[in-house]
Amino acid sequence: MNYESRLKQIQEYHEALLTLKNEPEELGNGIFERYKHPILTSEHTPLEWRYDFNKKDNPFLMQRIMMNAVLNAGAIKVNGRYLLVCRVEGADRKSFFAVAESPNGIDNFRFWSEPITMPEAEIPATNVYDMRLTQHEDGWIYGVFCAERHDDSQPSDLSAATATAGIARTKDLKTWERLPDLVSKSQQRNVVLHPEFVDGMYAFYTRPQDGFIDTGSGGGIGWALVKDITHAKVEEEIIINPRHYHTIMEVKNGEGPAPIKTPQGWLHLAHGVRGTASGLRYVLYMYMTALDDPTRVIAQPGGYFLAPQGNEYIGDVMNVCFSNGWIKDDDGRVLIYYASSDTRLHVAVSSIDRLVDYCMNTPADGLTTGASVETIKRLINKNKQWRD
Ligand code: M1P
Repeated sequence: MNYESRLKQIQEYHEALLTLKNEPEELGNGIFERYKHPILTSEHTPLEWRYDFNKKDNPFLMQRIMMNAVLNAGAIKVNGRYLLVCRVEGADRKSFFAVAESPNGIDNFRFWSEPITMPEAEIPATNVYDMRLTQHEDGWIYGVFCAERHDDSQPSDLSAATATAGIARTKDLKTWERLPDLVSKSQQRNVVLHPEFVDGMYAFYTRPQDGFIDTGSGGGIGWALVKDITHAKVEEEIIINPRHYHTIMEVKNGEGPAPIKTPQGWLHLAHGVRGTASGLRYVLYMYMTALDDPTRVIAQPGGYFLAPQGNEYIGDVMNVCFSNGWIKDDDGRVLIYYASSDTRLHVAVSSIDRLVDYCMNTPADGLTTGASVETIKRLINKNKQWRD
């Protein structure tokens, strides 16, 4: 194929992908509707990021820079625009942040022309990923993300790494002011800024962990108050959402996006991880906390909210659903952005009313088989009056 016809085909394929109309699944589970097509993949990234379009320099029209995945996006609606700060991963395994914008939050996402240039902290990171966006009541939009560096205390282990929470803030998602990383005794990943001051302080959801991968004694999702966001330090940390034996979060859990405030309480989306014979399984779950005390859990449905399905099982890291972004829309809809198997990004749609109902009225995990059977029997008995 000659250069010109290859170019035409590449451009037409890309445009068709970007303008593909998305549609909800037909029946769903009543809690949310998944949309049929992934909203962003590596193939959605701009052609200018991947091809050198100078015919003389690139006569075969090959990709000069390959993209591997688009995943784990922070999400925000600003001035009517649905914006995702995506984790884009190149073929070189480096993740970077890039904004994709859609007119409706469901399809037609297009990346802005250039990735975000994130200023470095004092010690530059090797890799950054999984930004949580928080529109804080102080007027800034904060991005809190994982900053990963080699663990130089183990020079002979090339895989030894440290995870720290990087913090940056912006007004427009274009220009970012980098603040010092969160100082904490333990490693931290999945750190999220609460949108409101609590007792006049900034509040972080944390995820203390013993090592880069293992949470070990880390207990669950933590909470820490910080006086000065420009020198954020975890002085005291409590666990507000612990892990339990033989649950979907036995091995790890982590806060997803910043929680959404509702009249009934704060809605939280999180991920839970358990071990299986084929590796770790990542699923999403929900819980709610009290408005007057965001550390007090008032409802937590048992089991998972969303787990991999169909093609979602397959990808770079199999059997993973992960979310760090959602948007509460003006009409009460909630757009939930989740990645499958660390490869592509999807959307599922629900509403505040449905999510609150789900949290308040789904039975909690009784933590044993006996308790689960009793819960099912209670529902069967309740249904008898409608059958007889
Ligand atoms: O590979 C699955 C996920 O693993 C990590 O999450 P956690 O810290 O909870 O184990 C993150 O690297 C995340 O990006 C990734 O999707």
